[in-house]
Amino acid sequence: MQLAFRWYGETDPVPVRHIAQIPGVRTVVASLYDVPPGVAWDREQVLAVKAAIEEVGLTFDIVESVPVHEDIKLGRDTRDDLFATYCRDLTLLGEVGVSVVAYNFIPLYDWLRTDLALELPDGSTALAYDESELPPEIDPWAEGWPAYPPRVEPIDDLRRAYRDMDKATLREHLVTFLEAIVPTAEAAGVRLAIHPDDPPWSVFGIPRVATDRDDLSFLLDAVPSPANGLTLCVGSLGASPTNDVVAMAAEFHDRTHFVHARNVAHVGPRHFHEVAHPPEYGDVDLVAVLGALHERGWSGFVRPDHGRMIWGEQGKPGYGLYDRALGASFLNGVWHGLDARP
Ligand code: DNO
Repeated sequence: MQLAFRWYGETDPVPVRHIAQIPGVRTVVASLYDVPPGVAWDREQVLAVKAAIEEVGLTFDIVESVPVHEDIKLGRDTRDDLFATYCRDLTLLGEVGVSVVAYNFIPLYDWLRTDLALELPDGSTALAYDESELPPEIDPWAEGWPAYPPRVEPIDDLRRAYRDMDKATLREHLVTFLEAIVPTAEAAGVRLAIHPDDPPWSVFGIPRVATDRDDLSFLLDAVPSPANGLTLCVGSLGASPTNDVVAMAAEFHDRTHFVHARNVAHVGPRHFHEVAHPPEYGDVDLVAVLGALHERGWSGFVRPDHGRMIWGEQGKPGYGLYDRALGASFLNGVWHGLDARP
């Protein structure tokens, strides 16, 4: 396992030099967060991110994400140009030494929550989702949700365009996208790592194609190259009680290039909240997930995913320093323990 930590760049309230102080963390996950989907990345900007990371003694191996333009998910005519741009980005990232690129294929939304600061009994706050509290429609940009790349077109047009799309069609669009970009990823030495849908079910009647074991198996088999791989986000997948994330780690270990490690507590149907990383706080057993990977000789990247807000920290929801750093130390300790097993 190689321990990674996400950084939102110079505007992140968490300075990269603080990340360098977390034991065991070697590499930083970053992106060009302000570049709209479909716009080619600029080499100088990428090199500036790399330089900032290397200056504190860390490496820049993972980009999360190169966002996928909605036209690609919609299968519109413009997609060929967008594939070409995506391929240029992958080539550039390979040239500067990035080896894993995460992305998602969620129509319209990235991760979705109904509460960004649910107070837990110990006074910490966490991200939560309760579908009974979800309005019939939301505009993630208007709401100021933290996870979204810049808006590309009016939300109503996008909603209308997705309204009649079924899952099979969205899957076809994903496969077409992969077929167009995987050869370039291979040549660039970059491994793609699709992030599962969060939450892992269809929301607002819009299809989703990375929700469970069968979805992941389908997309991996459709383009059977090691460059077509997974971000095993155990918290996203684990939000559904029917997803066995330990079994997925065992089954997909050789296509898992990146693990997002966090824990969630199931409250009821389509209702969960996030908790501290150790298994006793929730329903995702990170020890068992890491065990399944370790046992198979896995050596990919892991980052602590969302943390709670603790010790009065103010910051980007899910991405404060303190609880993620505790998560990193937990992961590090678990891995050392696994290494020490006879
Ligand atoms: C949430 C993250 C996601 C992830 C994207 C990948 O905190 O795990 O926003 O970065 O879905 O494209």
